[in-house]
Formats: sequence, C-alpha cells, structure tokens
Amino acid sequence: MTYEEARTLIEQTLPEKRFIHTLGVVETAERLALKYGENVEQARLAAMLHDYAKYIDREEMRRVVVDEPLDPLLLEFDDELLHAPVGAVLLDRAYDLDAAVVSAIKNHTTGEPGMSRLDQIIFVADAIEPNRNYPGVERLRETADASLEEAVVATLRQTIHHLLNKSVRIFPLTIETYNYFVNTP
Ligand code: DGI
Ligand code: FE
Ligand code: FE
Repeated sequence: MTYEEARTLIEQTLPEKRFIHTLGVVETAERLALKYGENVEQARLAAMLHDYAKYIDREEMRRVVVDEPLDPLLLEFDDELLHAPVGAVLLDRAYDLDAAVVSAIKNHTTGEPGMSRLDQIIFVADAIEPNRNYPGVERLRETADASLEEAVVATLRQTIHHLLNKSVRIFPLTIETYNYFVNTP
C-alpha cells in the first residue's frame, strides 16, 4: 500500500478532526524518523494508518479479537484499547503492508516491551503531534527531541498518570512497557 492510497483511505474513513490529528502524527513521525535514522516511508505510512479502526463499532472490534485471536484480556478492559491491535489486523488482512508498519499500528496505544524504534516513533508522535494540547505536552516534545527512549517513558508516565486520575483500570501491557523502558539502577 502506498502512502497516497493510505491517505485516500483514511480521509474517507475518519471524521475531519481525527484526520487532522492523523496528519499531525504523520508530520511528527516523519520528523522523528529523520532525526533518529529510521525508515521515513514506513513511519509516514504507519502514522497515516494508526487510528484506522478508531470508529469501528465495539461489537465488530470484539469479534476481531475473538476470531484472530488477539489477547482475550482486551475484552475485559476499556474499548479504547481495541482500535490499535484491531486496526493492525484488519489492515494487514486487506492490504500488502510491511510487518514493521503493522507492528507500529498495533502497538501505538500501549506500546510493548522491546518494541522497535519505528514503533516507538509512532507511539511518541501520537502523543506529541502539534494538535495535542494537554498539561506537560511541551515538556514531552522537548524530551522527544533529546531521546526517543526517554520520550517513550515520559509518554507512558503521562498516560498512566492520566488513567490513575480518572480511576480507570490500567491495561497490564501499558505497565509492562513502562517497566521495560524505564531506567533501572
Ligand atoms: O487514539 P488516540 O486518541 O490518538 O490515542 P491512543 O491510541 O493513545 O488512545 C488513547 C486512549 O486510550 C485514551 O483514551 C486512554 C486510553 N488508554 C491508553 N492506555 C490505556 C488506556 N485505557 C485504559 N483503560 N488502560 C490503559 O492502559
Ligand atoms: Fe489511537
Ligand atoms: Fe492517534
């Protein structure tokens, strides 16, 4: 799948606000890929596709989890967690995509221990793209310019903080990714 094909698909699939967010992720992922020496074409494509499944209805996403099968634990947590792995599966089934691109889509919400540098770029770009506006985002942008791994940890810290404040359940993979990337003594 080419970038132009992906862009047409996503523009037709997502509402305007989400498409604008997506363009911000593309721009940011491209910049980070250049900066950190990763494949720019893969970064642009993964960024364009990352929220493909965001508006697929709950029952359809849960069906994909059962049929594929994906981690059944996903069915016990917030539906927000489904769109990343489900999007990766649906796009992988329908289009010819590099495994690296599919992986970056799959891991963009929780991350994964040991995830690739491309995965890290999409994970961080999603959190810091120019349309994001939450307390601490400026600091996170600065961290992303200094160290990709530190930006992964800082993004997870802010996500976990946000989830704690909302009193919602934290998906174990989110914690596992944090534990993997955080500096140990
Ligand atoms: O799809 P986006 O909004 O661009 O960003 P995203 O894919 O990072 O999704 C963010 C949403 O996922 C946000 O509402 C918080 C939620 N989320 C992320 N990690 C966890 C989580 N929700 C729960 N319950 N547990 C998590 O570990
Ligand atoms: Fe997302
Ligand atoms: Fe996103």
